[in-house]
Amino acid sequence: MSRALIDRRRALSIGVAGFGGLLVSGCDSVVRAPAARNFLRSAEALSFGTQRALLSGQRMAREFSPEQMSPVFRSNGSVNPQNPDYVALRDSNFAGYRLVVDGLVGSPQALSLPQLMMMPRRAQITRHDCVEGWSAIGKWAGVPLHEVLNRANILTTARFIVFECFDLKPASGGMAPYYESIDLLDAFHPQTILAYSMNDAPLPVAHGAPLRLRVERQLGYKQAKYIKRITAVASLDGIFGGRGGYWEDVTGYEWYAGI
Ligand SMILES: Nc1nc2c(c(=O)[nH]1)N[C@H]1C(S)=C(S)[C@@H](COP(=O)(O)O)O[C@H]1N2
Ligand SMILES: [Mo]
Repeated sequence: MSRALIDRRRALSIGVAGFGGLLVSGCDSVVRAPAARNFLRSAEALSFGTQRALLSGQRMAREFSPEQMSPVFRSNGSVNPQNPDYVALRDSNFAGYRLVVDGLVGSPQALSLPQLMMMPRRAQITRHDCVEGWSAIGKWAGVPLHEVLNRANILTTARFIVFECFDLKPASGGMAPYYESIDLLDAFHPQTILAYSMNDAPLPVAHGAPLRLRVERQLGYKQAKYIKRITAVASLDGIFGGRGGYWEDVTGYEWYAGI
């Protein structure tokens, strides 16, 4: 039996015996014990029931067959980031890459590409629609975002997931990273994945290597490429321009870009 349970039992039996004062100090020692801290932390993590509700009953984006894949899938926006931190990672074939998962999580993560590739994998052939008026059908494979959020013990206080990218773009007050955000409904959607593969090959630099978001019920600009960090937050206020995404901040594009 774990130390925490033993401590809880002892505290409960002392409580039953009527030693009120001792019960309080018993609780204090439970909270200080490392095992109990983990217990309390997991109790604050999104419950199984909540996660099931977020994962099920949602509309799925259409999926296509291999014959329907576009012969050419153009790249758009940043296609070859030049900032030194990205270039150094790219030149070592992303060996030193770590996906940071932080914010409102019980267990912050720094995941290497091999670690991500060992997690459950999902592949899907979907259509990408850019607001600039082009579409392409491609195959994406990666780890479902909910797997990563669960591994980090996402807390019940989280409402949005923010994706910070490596590439810098012109913004008010200088250069700022490209970034995007989605709510928990999309974050836990079965087709929302962190893709490291495109069309059965490693994700090319032009398409966001080493890791890019696929959130299939929304437009192209939500599909953050070059993901550096994932942060769970309660509000988008005060995050970069506060509108939940680079284009949302700069051009006033809609935050929810449903197709
Ligand atoms: N980091 C980052 N992600 C990004 C962009 C970008 O400039 N930087 N452009 C967005 C836009 S507008 C589109 S249409 C898609 C293009 O993805 P693709 O290059 O794989 O076609 O990436 C999106 N994600
Ligand atoms: Mo786009």
